[in-house]
Amino acid sequence: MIRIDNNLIEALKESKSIVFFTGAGISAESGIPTFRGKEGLWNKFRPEELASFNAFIKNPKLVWEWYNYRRKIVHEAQPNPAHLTIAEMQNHFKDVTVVTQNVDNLHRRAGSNKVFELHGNIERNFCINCKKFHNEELDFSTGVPKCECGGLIRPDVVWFGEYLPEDQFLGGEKAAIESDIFFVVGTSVVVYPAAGLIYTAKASGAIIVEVNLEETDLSSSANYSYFGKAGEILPNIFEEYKLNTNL
Ligand code: BV8
Ligand code: ZN
Repeated sequence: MIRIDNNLIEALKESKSIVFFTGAGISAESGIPTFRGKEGLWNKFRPEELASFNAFIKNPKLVWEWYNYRRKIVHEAQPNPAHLTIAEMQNHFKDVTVVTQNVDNLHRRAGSNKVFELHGNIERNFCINCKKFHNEELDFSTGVPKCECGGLIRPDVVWFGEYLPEDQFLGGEKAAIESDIFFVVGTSVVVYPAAGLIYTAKASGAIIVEVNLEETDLSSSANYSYFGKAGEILPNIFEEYKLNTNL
């Protein structure tokens, strides 16, 4: 059990709105590989070779193989204690918002109901030509699924060089500005403009609490950094809070 700072517990008691900004690390204990770790998804291929529109147009079959491989892992994954603690905290705090870079839908499956998905959702697909959503079982018999209009169907995730969905980014930005505690959980803080929301929260006076296995660029400016597994640290923080408020 790591020691949780008393001041953080006091801040939680006063908090009006809490944001959990999450990355691939929060889903690692659910068995979903991260991007940049040792076993990272991007060790074999560089991200630009897979997670970009040009990569998709150049080799849609390869990109679909990668997403189908990840989709299978996501379908078999379960939310872990980190996702579940965030969902449970909704019942004890006025306003809990999740702003996630993840596309795995695990926060919603854990029960979080205020979630902004900055980088889309691997469970959804749309046609690049007519933009029609295709969330039915896709037909890969001809190699790559096609829309009735003839257009290629793609996963509804944000690729490099693509704009983030405006409603999701603005929702995340509003939550960051209004937050008084901003948790940053399981992210290497390298992808923008998503990571910029951390500094938006900081500039708005939020307390920044980092939870990661190791130091990141954020560690020197976070108010608190807890190094270890999110699936252990978040439940630990919530337990300490409940002990201190005899919940
Ligand atoms: C854009 C979806 C034009 C697809 C992804 C400045 C401003 C704007 C853009 C840029 C900029 N600088 C550079 C750019 C370009 C680029 C970018 O940021 N590149 C980086 C790599 C340098 N950004 C873009 O292209 C974005 N769009 O720029 O459009 C524009 C321009 C100006 C203004 C607006 C728009 C689009 C970026 C989105 C790309 N899509 N994914 C898919 O998933 O296939 S990115 C991908 O990285 C995922 O979404 C992922 O969530 C995200 C971040 O990675 P992390 O989640 O942090 O995961 P990572 O593996 O890196 O780290 C895991 C961490 O967890 C580690 O720290 C590890 O220690 C920790 N961990 C592991 N296990 C645990 C743990 N922690 C706790 N417990 C554990 N058990
Ligand atoms: Zn179409």
